[in-house]
Amino acid sequence: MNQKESIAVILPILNEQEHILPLLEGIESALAGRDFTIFIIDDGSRDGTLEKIEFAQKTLGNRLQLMQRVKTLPGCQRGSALFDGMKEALKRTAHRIFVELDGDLSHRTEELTVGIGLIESGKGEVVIASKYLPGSQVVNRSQGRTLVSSINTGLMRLVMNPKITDYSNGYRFYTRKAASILAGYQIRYGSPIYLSEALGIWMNNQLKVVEFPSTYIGRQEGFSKVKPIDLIKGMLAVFEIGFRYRFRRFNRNSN
Ligand SMILES: Nc1nc2c(ncn2[C@@H]2O[C@H](COP(=O)(O)OP(=O)(O)OP(=O)(O)O)[C@@H](O)[C@H]2O)c(=O)[nH]1
Ligand SMILES: [Mg+2]
Repeated sequence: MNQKESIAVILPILNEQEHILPLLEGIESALAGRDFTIFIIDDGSRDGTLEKIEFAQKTLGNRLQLMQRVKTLPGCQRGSALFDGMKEALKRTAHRIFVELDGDLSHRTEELTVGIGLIESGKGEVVIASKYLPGSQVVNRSQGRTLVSSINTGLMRLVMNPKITDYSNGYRFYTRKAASILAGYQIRYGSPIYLSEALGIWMNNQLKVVEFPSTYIGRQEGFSKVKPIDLIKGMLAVFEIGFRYRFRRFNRNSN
């Protein structure tokens, strides 16, 4: 790959008015000198987030594209927001590298160049910022959330691939080829477990997956959109996804 590839950044957003502007500033400064487009997929924020996005559009112009969806399903729809954002980025741009991160400043924009560098150097086609490698850090996360995440990750490693340490972090980088492959599949989960489903599809397609140690900072402000029911459903989904991974049962779109 050439140096300084163009970047599509995909941000699932719901009520992040405290975080959205610092996040956009962080992304802009990390990607200075590059061609990039930020896609925000909003599911009906009502806390002033949309006004802040409108404000940011004044400087970012068409480098910031807002997709507004009407939520029809209960629970956290961050997975389907990521999938829709990725498909839209494929349609609207020719960007070579895709990046996904959360909108609550849990993922440090200083690490953007690390993940992008691993793709550009050809070390990985899918790069995961991991919370669980030597050198990784998890700051300000409740013991309960840490426990649930560790159990889920342990199960995922058991039923899928033990070499991957983090199946649930929403801080990811992948090539346009990886995006095109994923867009060709039927996705079953719109919830956060989508992240594991997507990874299963990539691994079944023999894409090179690598991880780097990352610092995850638990949400400082605002409310978590993850409900206990999401966590329970996530655990059941681990086995379902593991089954489809092992028996290569991910279904492609028919068209
Ligand atoms: N578009 C969209 N984005 C969502 C939805 N739910 C959450 N998000 C966003 O997805 C990202 C991750 O959600 P979080 O609520 O931070 O989930 P988490 O990191 O697993 O848990 P906490 O940080 O503890 O709340 C954030 O940017 C949210 O604003 C949703 O239903 N639709
Ligand atoms: Mg979060």
